Amino acid sequence: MLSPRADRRCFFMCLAASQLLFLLLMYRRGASSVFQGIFGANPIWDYSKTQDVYTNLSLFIPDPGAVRAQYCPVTSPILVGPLTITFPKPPSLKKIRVKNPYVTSGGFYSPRHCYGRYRTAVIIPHRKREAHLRTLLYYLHPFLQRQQLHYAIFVVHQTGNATFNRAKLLNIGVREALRYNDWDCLILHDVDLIPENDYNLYICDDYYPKHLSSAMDKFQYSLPYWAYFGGVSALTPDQFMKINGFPNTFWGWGGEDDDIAMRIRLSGLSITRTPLNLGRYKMIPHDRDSGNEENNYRYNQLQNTRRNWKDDGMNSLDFQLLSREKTELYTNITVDIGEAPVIPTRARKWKIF
Ligand code: UDH
Ligand code: MN
Repeated sequence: MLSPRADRRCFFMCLAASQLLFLLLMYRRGASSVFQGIFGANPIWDYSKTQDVYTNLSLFIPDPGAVRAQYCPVTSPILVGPLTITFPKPPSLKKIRVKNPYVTSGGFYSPRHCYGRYRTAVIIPHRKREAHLRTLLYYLHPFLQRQQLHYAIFVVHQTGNATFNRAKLLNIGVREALRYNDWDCLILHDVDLIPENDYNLYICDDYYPKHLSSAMDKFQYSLPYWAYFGGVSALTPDQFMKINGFPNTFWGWGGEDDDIAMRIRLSGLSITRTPLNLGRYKMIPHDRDSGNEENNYRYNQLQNTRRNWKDDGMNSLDFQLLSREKTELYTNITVDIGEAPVIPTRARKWKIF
């Protein structure tokens, strides 16, 4: 038998170990998922049994003479859960159009037999990823229709060969999308991420910015780190304006998502996430694009987010609009966003920015 002292020591060691384990789990998988794991708040989805994203969609296209009399139900009756996502040859635009006959010019859609409860704008930053864009449109249109949303898809296309700037394109997308409608929710969406479960609703949280792509296949379906905010996110226009939008000053790959996560906290909000068993996405495999080289300067920039976020964002957004086009499957906004400033080597070295 242990002495009372040894007994107490053992108790405290066990307590410390379990706390450490808990913190480790929170770090790896996100707090919400841990709580859900423990309390079983969500169904356990079986991703080995998937269904086609177009399943039963035609059931909800009644005769054209039918009158819309009421709001769509809060939860759409045709959701199926896990979806079959594969990446064979990218579909042609014609094939996508044929499969989505009720999408109207500019990539707009509203349910035909009921009034959509939620108005969602999907905004996609884009350059030279046409094949990815076609794959995304093929999966996303039916996905959004299954959710009975009133939606539109906006693609913000960066012209020229200057360094890519994802966050600035998203700011432009928001400004432009809001010209078309008073959207309830803005979904900021990478072109190569395909949602795997239609219960991952493309609607916003009333209170907090929401990270939808919490479990990507490229990160083994878990968060790469605790504050990760990359990929796909959902903010109401109010939330977006409250954080002054996204930074315009992150050129090239990396850092902008961490800046966004930080400005969410600095403005008094916090991040909510889709649970990991629901926020699953497949990324279309690709290499790094030329013109989107790693931004090695991002750590210096991130040291200054606290100081800069109120001056760098929607209130300092400057760009040249080249065209607005309504294509059959999306609205295309082409912009010239200028070039990355040249950073003196000395400044890089001494981190004075
Ligand atoms: N994007 C473009 N065109 C570009 C660059 C980026 O459209 O030239 C957009 C697109 O929406 C993309 C998003 O910006 O989904 C994010 O860029 P990314 O997909 O290149 O970022 P990710 O973190 O890839 O997925 C990093 C490159 C790692 C390659 C590793 C090879 N195994
Ligand atoms: Mn990618």
